[in-house]
Amino acid sequence: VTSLKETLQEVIPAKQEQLKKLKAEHSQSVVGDIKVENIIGGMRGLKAMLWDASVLDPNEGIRFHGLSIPDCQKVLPPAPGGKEIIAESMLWLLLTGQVPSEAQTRQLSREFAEKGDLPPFLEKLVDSWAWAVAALNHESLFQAAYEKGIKKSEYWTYTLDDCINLIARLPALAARIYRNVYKPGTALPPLNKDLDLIGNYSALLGFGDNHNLTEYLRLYIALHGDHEGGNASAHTAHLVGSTLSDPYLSYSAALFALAGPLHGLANQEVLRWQMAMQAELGTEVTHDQIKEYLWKTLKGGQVVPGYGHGVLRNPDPRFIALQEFCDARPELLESSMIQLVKKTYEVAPGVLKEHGKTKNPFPNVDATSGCVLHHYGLTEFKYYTVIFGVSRALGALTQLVWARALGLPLERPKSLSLDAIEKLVK
Ligand code: FCX
Repeated sequence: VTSLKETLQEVIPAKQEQLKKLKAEHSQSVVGDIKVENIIGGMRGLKAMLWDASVLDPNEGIRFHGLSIPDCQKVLPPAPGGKEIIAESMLWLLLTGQVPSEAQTRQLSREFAEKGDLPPFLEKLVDSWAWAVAALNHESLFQAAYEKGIKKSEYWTYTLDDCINLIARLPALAARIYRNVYKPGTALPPLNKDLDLIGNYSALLGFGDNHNLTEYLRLYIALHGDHEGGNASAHTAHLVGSTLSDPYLSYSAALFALAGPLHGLANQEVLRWQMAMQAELGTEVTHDQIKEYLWKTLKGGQVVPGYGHGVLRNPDPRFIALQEFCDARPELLESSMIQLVKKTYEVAPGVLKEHGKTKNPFPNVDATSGCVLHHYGLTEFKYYTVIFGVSRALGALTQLVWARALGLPLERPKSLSLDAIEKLVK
């Protein structure tokens, strides 16, 4: 029996070819206008996503790789002894574009059953930042009010209450996770009513006496607060929030997006990468050695972490602000790691330009942020994305309040299959 994976291996090259051809021949073809109604209307109807497995016709309803629901009911194998379509055969169709045989469906059922036991690490979920934020939804005022029945014009006030409660609790929550993971058995000190949010956060982490780190955290968290709406974490919060999901659930979803190495994880990746560079090259490093190291990274098929951006085409002003923070502090200027970051900045744009792929060869904020945290004693770099997560709540939750205040609709851009795009541009 050909397995699901083997079947996918067979079908992927043709799709890749189809996409490549479309890109080569029609990248500049116009397939529609963007109107103000799309922007304020949750992207309704806007053809702005590639989504190959299913197409929704307003009149006909859904088709999965061209098959209607009655078609699927005819051809997709049911469970043994059953008649209805089952998840396995539907997944097979969605993933491969093909109707599975009965044997293939059974094989997939077996695979699910074999892999379905919960792993022991799941117990560690209590240490999961995003889950902890989601769990706070237990106390959502918006959700409770919605269940009771409130007017749409009142949504925003409950949302705001939730957002404020969430932001207020993020430091304790994030610090709890830090202590559970890195300082087990230590209790959180009480919140100091006279301290700012991040001053308290620093104290809760156990760095209350470390004024340099506290100041840096203040700047870092303020700078990372918002970066318009399209970045993955903000957009995720907005998308989930557009279903009227409460702020806790919406923001927990954003934290999962933030955890990706192309997004929030990049600052810890930078530190890891710069440390590996330092381990290999030592502390007295020349520009040429860094260049060579950059090429090694690129030739290894990896991205240079901390460089490039989805939108920016110049050095990130947040990077510049953090560099200025470093330049004003002798202890940072003397740090070999901070010096290495600076030297890397002096050569990396040139190398990336020569490499010729990235549209933005300049550093983003992550190029330096983690290295400063490390210097000031917050050395557990797997934790850095959590700090980013404390920060991004500011912008994502602001938008959520406004989305409610403005009565913004469910976000629902129009997706298209590869075949449909080809038809549009022919
Ligand atoms: N090093 C090597 N190659 C890079 C690169 C880098 N730093 N940045 C982009 N490229 C490559 C891309 O991988 C892509 O290659 P492909 O054509 O083979 O797929 C090509 O250049 C074009 O990408 P581009 O359009 O410039 O960039 P994208 O909008 O697709 O992606 C990110 C933007 C930020 C994801 C990309 O530049 C990257 O991977 N950078 C490194 C990771 C990073 O620093 N992320 C943090 C970004 C940010 F600050 C944040 O959101 O937190």
